[in-house]
Order: sequence, then C-alpha cells, then structure tokens
Amino acid sequence: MCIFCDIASGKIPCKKVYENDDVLAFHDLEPQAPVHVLVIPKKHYDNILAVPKGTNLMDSVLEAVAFIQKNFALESGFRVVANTGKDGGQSVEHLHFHVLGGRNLGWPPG
Ligand code: DGP
Repeated sequence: MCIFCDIASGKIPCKKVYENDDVLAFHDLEPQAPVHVLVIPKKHYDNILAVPKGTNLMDSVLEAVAFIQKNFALESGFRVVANTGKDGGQSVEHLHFHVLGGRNLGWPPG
C-alpha cells in the first residue's frame, strides 16, 4: 500500500494544484512554508534513484514547478527538494518533490 499511489489514483483525496499526464501536484498536509506543494509522478518510484535512465519525467515535473511558481506568485524565489532515504528525511517512499516558498527559507536545512 502506498499513500501517494492512492492519492494519484483518486482513492485518497487531496487539494489538487496541477496535473498533467505524468505528474500530480497537491498541497502538503503538513505545510512547512506558506506555499508547500508536493509534485509526485503518477507512476510509483520509491525515490529519485529508482527512476530508470531515459525516463521522460523531469519535463513534466518542471512544467508543474513552473505552474506553481506562477500561480502562487513565487517571483522572489522558492525551493525544490526531494528528500531521499532515512538520512535525507524521506517519510513517504513514493518519489515526491517538495516545492516550498512564500517566506525566506533558511540554509542549510536542519
Ligand atoms: P517526506 O518527509 O519528504 O517523505 O515528505 C512527505 C510529505 O508528505 C510530508 O511533508 C507530509 C506529506 N504527506 C504525508 N501524507 C500525506 C497525505 O495523505 N496527504 C498530503 N497532502 N500530504 C501528505
């Protein structure tokens, strides 16, 4: 069972922001910034390293990111993060990109 597969299939509801053939973007349940949207591939990959070479996924991810930037007025900047593995802070094992913005984001992350 994968929670993000269930969101991608519509079995679990989400606050949808954007969708194309390959990805779905929706508001994070536990927002860490005024804008916190997750971009997930509809197809299941455990993490970024699990995406087979030659897979045409990033164009769709970047389309979603550009949509989010425009529609949430993130002209002054934002961050895209793919937490990966235990030390990377990944809690859901379905590849996802956090798009965070709407405040000045600190660096380095905790
Ligand atoms: P990560 O820790 O990088 O694996 O991020 C997982 C994110 O997913 C975390 O910020 C909370 C969010 N999340 C977990 N379950 C749900 C859910 O059912 N719906 C939504 N919208 N977000 C979820």
